Parts: sequence; structure tokens; C-alpha cells
Amino acid sequence: MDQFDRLEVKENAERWAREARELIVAQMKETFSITTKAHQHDLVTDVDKNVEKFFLDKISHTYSDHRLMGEEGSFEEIKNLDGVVWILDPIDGTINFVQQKSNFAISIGIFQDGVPIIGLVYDVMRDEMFLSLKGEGATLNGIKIEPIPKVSLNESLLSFNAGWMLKDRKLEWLLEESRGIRSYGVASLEMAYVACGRLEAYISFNLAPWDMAGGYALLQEVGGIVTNYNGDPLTFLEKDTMIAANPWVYKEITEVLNRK
Ligand code: 2AM
Ligand code: CA
Ligand code: CA
Ligand code: CA
Repeated sequence: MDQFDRLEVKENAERWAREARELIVAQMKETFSITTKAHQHDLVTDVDKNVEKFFLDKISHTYSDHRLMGEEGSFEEIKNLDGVVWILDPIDGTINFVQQKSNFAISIGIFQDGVPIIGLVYDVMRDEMFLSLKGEGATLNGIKIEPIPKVSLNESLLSFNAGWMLKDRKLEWLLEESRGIRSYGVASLEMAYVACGRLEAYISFNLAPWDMAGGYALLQEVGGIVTNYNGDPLTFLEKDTMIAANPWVYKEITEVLNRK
């Protein structure tokens, strides 16, 4: 595999995400169609599809040897992470997009032979750009994000939704032992919040590679820990559970969850 120009790819990813923002904001002012996917918790709109198509065109035109694994259709052929793969969620937090017109993100993780090289999570309405480059650290709107500091569980804010509490009632213990629980409904951004210290951990029981890839790359650069709920590494080829956390808080969380 040839080396690719990581800096150039990162700059293009950022530029295209900002261009996609214009597309999204313009389409938000018009009526767009909303369709349910598997169930009423999973929506897709024309805007999700248009943003993915926008990236597919840009990537295939500029980097013909890169592959795209996108939520809205361009994922079928990706069975391995050989070479350079862009893992894209064109709109992460579609329910927020539809119902709140805010609190959604564009998420991109660019992997080379399975290794996360570039991470991008863009909060479109707040115009907050989280970016990372392997070995070079992570930034929020161009300002360096410091390595994750030591924090204890009793001063931590955690994020997971009520549905997951029903899947594992031990999560109730975290409610008592942390400072509080939040639930934002946009996985990539919640991982970015762990990276910059707005949250200490984010837990989910059902995420796809495109929900996790951008935030995962960011967290690698600031010392965050990301595993599935069993503590195993993620493969980025299939759906999985996830704990993304401050490393000290991760340890305390697993101690609580392993209690009898
Ligand atoms: P999405 O908005 O791109 O579908 C919501 O809790 C978070 O989980 C969002 O990041 C959402 O991504 C993601 N998610 C993954 N699978 C989902 C599903 N089946 N239904 C709803 N949200 C899902
Ligand atoms: Ca979805
Ligand atoms: Ca998503
Ligand atoms: Ca999505």
C-alpha cells in the first residue's frame, strides 16, 4: 500500500464537510422526505442520502483507490479494511436532525489497513469541528485538545440512553456513582465530547462502524479507551456495543459493572 498524503486528505475531508454543511442548511429550509428504516427509531431523509452522495462523488473523483463505507448504501462491498477506507456517517443523529434541527453531526473515520489515521466529527449547527491526525493529536476548531486528564467516577458525567438501562440494570449503579447521566442521541458527537472532557464516558449497545469510526480516531489521539461492552476491541466491520471513556473512568466503570 502506497503512503497517502495524510495532511492533504485531512484538509479535503474538512473542506468537504464544510461544503456538506451548506448543502444541509439549504435543504433544511425546504421540505425533504423522511423514511423509516427498520423501525420507528431509525430514520433516513433525502438529506442523509444527498450528503453521502456528495462525499462519494468527491472521494471517487479525487482518490480513485480509496473506498467508502457509508451508512446510506455505499457499504455493501466493504468486507475488509484493506487500503484506505473512509467510514462515513453523513448525518449522525438523524432523529435530532428531523425533530430538533440541531444536535447532529457528520462523522468520518479514515482508516489505512485497519488503523485509524484521520478522525472528523462536525457538529453542523454549532459549527464545531473536531479533527485528528494520527500522531499529531486532535483539535476542536483548530485548538489543540489536551490529553484526557485523570478524573474519578464520582465527578464524571456519563452518557447513555434509557433503553440501555433496561438492557443492563447494573447501569443504574453508574447513575448513583457518577455526577450525572446525559443522553444526546448522536454517538459520534458523544465520543468527541469524551475526547474533549465534556463527558467522561459514552456507552451504547447498538452501533455501526460509521457511528464509531470518527470518534474512535479522535479518542486514539487524546488517550481515550474504546472497546465493546465486553472489553474487546472493535472490528469496524460489524455492529457492536461500545464503551468510549476517559481511561481512569473506564476502569471504575468496568469495576462497577463487574460487581455481583
Ligand atoms: P443515526 O442517527 O445515524 O441513525 C442514537 O442513539 C445514536 O445511535 C445515533 O448516533 C444513531 O445514528 C445511532 N444508531 C445506530 N443504530 C441505530 C438504530 N438502529 N436506531 C437508532 N439509532 C441508531
Ligand atoms: Ca441511521
Ligand atoms: Ca449514526
Ligand atoms: Ca446516520
